[in-house]
Amino acid sequence: MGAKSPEHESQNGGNDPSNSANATAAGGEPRGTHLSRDGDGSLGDGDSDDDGGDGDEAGAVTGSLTSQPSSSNASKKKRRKKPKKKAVLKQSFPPRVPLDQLFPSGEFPAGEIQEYASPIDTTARTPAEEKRYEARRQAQDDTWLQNYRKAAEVHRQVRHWVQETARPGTTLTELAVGIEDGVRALLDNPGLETGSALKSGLGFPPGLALNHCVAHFTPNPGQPEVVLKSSDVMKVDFGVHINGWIVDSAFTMSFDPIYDNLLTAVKDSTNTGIRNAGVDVRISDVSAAIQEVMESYEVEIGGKVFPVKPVRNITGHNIKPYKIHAGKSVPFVKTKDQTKMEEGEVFAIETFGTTGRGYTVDGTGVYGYGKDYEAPKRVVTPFTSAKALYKKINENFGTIVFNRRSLERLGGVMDVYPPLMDIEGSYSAQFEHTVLLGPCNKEVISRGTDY
Ligand SMILES: [Co+2]
Repeated sequence: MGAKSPEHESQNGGNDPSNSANATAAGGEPRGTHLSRDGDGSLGDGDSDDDGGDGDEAGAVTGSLTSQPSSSNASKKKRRKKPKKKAVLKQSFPPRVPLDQLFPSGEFPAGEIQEYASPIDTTARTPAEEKRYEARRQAQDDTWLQNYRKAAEVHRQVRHWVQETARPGTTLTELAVGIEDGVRALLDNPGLETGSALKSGLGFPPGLALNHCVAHFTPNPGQPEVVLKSSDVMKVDFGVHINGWIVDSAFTMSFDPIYDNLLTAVKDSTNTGIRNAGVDVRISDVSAAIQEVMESYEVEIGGKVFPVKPVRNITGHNIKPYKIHAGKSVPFVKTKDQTKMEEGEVFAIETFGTTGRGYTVDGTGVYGYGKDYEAPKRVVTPFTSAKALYKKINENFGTIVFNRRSLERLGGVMDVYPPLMDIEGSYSAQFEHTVLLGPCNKEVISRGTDY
């Protein structure tokens, strides 16, 4: 989920918790960081991701995720000669088998481990500090890290269903409901009891934004149904949380290869941001590297060549428990901000690229609501119904951003998140991963074989 950049906020009344960074529109200086695409890493899915007829990981298609329907024959032929003694539990399609059943050991697949560009200087720590630090790290290893990896595996398995399901003719409601049902089933938590959605669940409403709608669109009840067209470019952005720690990851799908270069540009930019992220790294350097890569691409659509532009008023962001945007912003354009990334922080590194003007305005409609992080425990209001609603929101969502559907599921002081629109007729793409900045290396926790 992208954060609106602060400069945008100031023009719009400000409802975003981000408070750092003063994004300026400077051009990126060449930094020689435009390496070839890094091929999307290894890892992650374990074999739990196989749901029969698999082997079609969308990554087989360059740039886009429009994999052809898999030939289930191919994978069936590969059946092992020796039947296994014990049936291995496989994920269903749509995914409904809780991950605890697929990984009974409680060990979940790691993300992609990346080394830091420059080694961390740990000599500055005193022995006592070092000891405390190690103890903290060990404690995290056991529960915090496994829970985070579990949430990431939920994300991979649910997005795999999206990639296999979304086709021209599919409705956005089918996809949104499928994402929500899949996430809740895999976490084994329907989230209906008071407070249960705070233990685990959706990190924010599933974003399904098409074409010049850059971000923050979700199908709402009562709105006209949106049906996918073969000419659409769809950003799929959803979050999975356990104890408030959110895996925030997004990808883009299209059904026409003319958009491949746009998708490749943005995927490359995001991977560049991830490669450049690190402890003590100045965020503006990450932004400059992203901008440099993004602006090196162009895309031809309908006989016209468009430069791919970074979207200037949305940013990546750090993540804290129950706070999807925890204060640090990672713009896609170079800034003068001196803020650095720090050890132990979690960052959602994402980029948006567009054939439009690279700047969004608020569209009509509502993507979601979020209780202001600074909001009081109770509001003083003479209206009993408002008090009851506020109590319900506190108990069920805390500061997690939710949507009308999730509120209505529970029988239904807010920040409103409108859709973010570039100019009509433009196309935009997004790729995003959640990255843990560990003491010795970083873990791209949401990495999969798809992106
Ligand atoms: Co995000």
